[in-house]
Parts: sequence; structure tokens; C-alpha cells
Amino acid sequence: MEQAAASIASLLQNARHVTALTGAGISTAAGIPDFRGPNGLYTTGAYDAERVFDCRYFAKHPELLSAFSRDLLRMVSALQPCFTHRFLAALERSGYDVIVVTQNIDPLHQLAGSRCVYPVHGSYAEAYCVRCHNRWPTAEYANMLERADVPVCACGGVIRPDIVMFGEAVKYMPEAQAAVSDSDMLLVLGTSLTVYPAAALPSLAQGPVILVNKGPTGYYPKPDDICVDAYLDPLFRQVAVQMGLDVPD
Ligand code: CNA
Repeated sequence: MEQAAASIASLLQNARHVTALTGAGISTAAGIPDFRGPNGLYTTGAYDAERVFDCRYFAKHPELLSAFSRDLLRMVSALQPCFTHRFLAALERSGYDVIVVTQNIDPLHQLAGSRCVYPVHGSYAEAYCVRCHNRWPTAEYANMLERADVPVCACGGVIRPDIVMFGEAVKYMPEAQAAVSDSDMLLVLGTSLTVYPAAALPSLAQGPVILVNKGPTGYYPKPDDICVDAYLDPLFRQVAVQMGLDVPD
């Protein structure tokens, strides 16, 4: 792992514009299960993710997504960003131009201090009424979920989080594509790269791709790429040491 950390540190030290494409694996150490990892929702069956996040299923059974959202938002208020979230924010503070393209719906990149975050699968930052499109901040939506199985707007429409469900259009794709193709290097962190179109973004990278993921991914590396099968936080702690980068708690 030390050799991988040294190679990543050296590539980073020669870069200025860095884009990070992140997935659920960057947040598992905070206690949020991913989909396809060993404790993931698909693996443990804690939620039927294919249904929870399917927009056609939601239209008939909104209570499933509401139940998932209630559990997630109860958890999120106590969550802290992981080391690798904080590493990316520290890199930006140290003078790098860092853009985060995340498939995650949790707010941990923003909580860590990253300023340019494109959540391509939406986020829990807001909720909205499917009928009148009125919007509420997360805290209000979280309160609604504590009072009703399925929050309903005054107009009668169901209120849902502003996440992208299966069958819906992803967000910020032009920005994400430009960020990947314009950066000196791409970090791909904690994603199985199985959900499209986000999974196709690394193919746009002009510079080296550094992929760190525990377990297999759908990525075919180019000769200059570095792919490491490892947990993120221990590896990026070493990268930070190698770079002399201060990553505050
Ligand atoms: P995924 O398909 O579950 O893949 C995650 C990958 O990360 C797996 O290969 C894991 O083995 C790996 N992994 C888990 N923990 C670590 C770790 N600590 N270090 C390194 N690797 C690790 O998830 P993707 O993000 O690839 O799939 C995209 C889906 C998952 C998006 O639509 C997300 O919205 C959705 N998702 C998001 C969250 C979240 O916001 N935190 C949680 C669960 C699912």
C-alpha cells in the first residue's frame, strides 16, 4: 500500500486541476451502507434497492422510499465526513482546483468543505412536491417524515427527496463531463462503476486515472492509470503524509 500511496502522491504533486468521481464506498466508513460492497443494501437485503429507488414503483408505493429516507436522515444528522472526504477538501484548500462529481446522495463532501460538488444522482439537500413542485430544505422534510408515513403537500401531492431514481434523468452531466475531460487527473473513489451514465465518465479522462476501490469495478485501465484494490481512508492517510498535506479532523 505504501508504494501505491507514493505513486498517487507523486501524480497529485504534478497536477493542479483534479476531478474526483466518488461513489458509495467513500461513505461506508461513516456508517452509510453502499449497494454492492460486503455490507451493501443489495448484499444484506436490508432494503430492496431495486424497488426503493425505482420511479415507477415509487409512483404506486411511495412509503418504501419514505421509510428509507427516514432511516437515512435519522442517521445523517449524526454523521461525520470520512478521511477521504476531508482529504479532497484539504487538497482544495491547499490550492488545487478540485471538482467533485459524486454519485452519492449523502451530504458528506459538502460537510467536509468541498466547494464544487456535482451530485449527479441528486441529493437529500431538498425535497419537493411531485404535483406543485414546492420545495423544502432537508431539515423540514426530515420533520415531516417523523410525523407521517408518506409526507403529503397541501396540494395533495406526495413529497419526495430530490434524488435521481432509476428511470430518471441524471443531473449535472455536462458539468461532470467537462470536469473530467478538462482535469489533469481523475480520481475514481469507492465506486463499482456499474451505474450509467456516471460509470462512463472515466473514459473521458485525458490524463491518468487513479482508481481506488475495494473489490472489482467495470473499469478497463489505460497504461498510465493506477488501480488499487484497497480501502480508501488508510490509503489516503498515507497519501496525505507523503504529500505533507494537513487534513484536519
Ligand atoms: P456501489 O455499486 O455500492 O459500489 C461501491 C463500491 O465501493 C463497492 O465496490 C465496494 O466494495 C466499495 N467500497 C465500499 N467501502 C469502501 C471503502 N471504504 N473503500 C474503498 N472501496 C469501498 O456504489 P456506486 O456508488 O458505485 O453506485 C452508484 C449508486 C449507489 C448511486 O446511485 C448512489 O446514489 C448509490 N448509493 C449512495 C450512497 C450514499 O450516498 N452514501 C449509499 C448507497 C448507495
